[in-house]
Amino acid sequence: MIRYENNPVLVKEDVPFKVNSIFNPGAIKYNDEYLLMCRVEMPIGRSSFLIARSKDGFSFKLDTKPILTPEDHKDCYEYVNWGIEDARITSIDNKYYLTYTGYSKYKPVVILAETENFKTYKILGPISEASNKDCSIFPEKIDGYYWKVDRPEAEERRDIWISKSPDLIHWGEYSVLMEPDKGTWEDNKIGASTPPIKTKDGWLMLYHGVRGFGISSLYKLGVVLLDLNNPRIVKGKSKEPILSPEMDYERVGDVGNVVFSNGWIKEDNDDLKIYYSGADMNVCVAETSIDKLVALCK
Ligand code: BMA
Repeated sequence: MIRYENNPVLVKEDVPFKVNSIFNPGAIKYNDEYLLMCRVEMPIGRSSFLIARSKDGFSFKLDTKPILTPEDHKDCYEYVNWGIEDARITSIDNKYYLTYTGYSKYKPVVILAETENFKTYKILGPISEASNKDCSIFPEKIDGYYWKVDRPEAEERRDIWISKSPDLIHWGEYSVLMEPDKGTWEDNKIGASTPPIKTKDGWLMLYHGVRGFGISSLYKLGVVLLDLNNPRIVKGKSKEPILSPEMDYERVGDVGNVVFSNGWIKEDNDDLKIYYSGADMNVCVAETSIDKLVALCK
């Protein structure tokens, strides 16, 4: 991965109202524009979503006010009233589905919303129980079903699970997809980062891995390749992290030593723009290609 030389591309000073931070954007191409669904943490410490748009993927213009807030969640407000966080965007049949974390006294739950225009949203409600987050939906049906991955917290376990659904609302046939590799950079926990992208070799997906060091936790990114016809099969994954916190803007912030991604965009030539955040404070870009990531997994 090659970091963009002018990272970060968005910082809190770019936001036209008072925020604590802007970070962890979902990403999609919409109407020939790069669209980022950014998390803005308000001064009181609760997050909403703010859209940023760009013609080239590097230079972004922010909306003047949030497009989705906890208060918009009329039917499930009690599960999001501490904030909405870390949207993943999947396009299926001309609709855009957002999966994100709803945060409340009940701990994180996965919320699903849909939009056709990034102006009006239909909130479909929680699609998990507490505690669950890091949910990505596959961009097409496989074997007649929708598929998702997510990351429930069960006692001390933090594994990525996979499940399927006839309608995106009712989910079942859960199984464990990936477990943290003990004694490595992903020792403590893993979670899905980006929605999977279809390649001729399989479904390609970024994930994050976390290891505790002293009083700090290091968040790094890895990549995994899943079988095209049966996404429960891991065909391979990167041996080493593909992005680790190294730059000052990844080392220093509200949560230092973090690179975290929940959005990427594939260009027509199979180049990839990976949107990520350093230290829970900003929005950055790094570039790579499908071929390079598939080769690492193989
Ligand atoms: C995860 C999520 C992310 C955050 C990351 C690092 O658990 O809460 O929103 O970026 O931790 O702090």
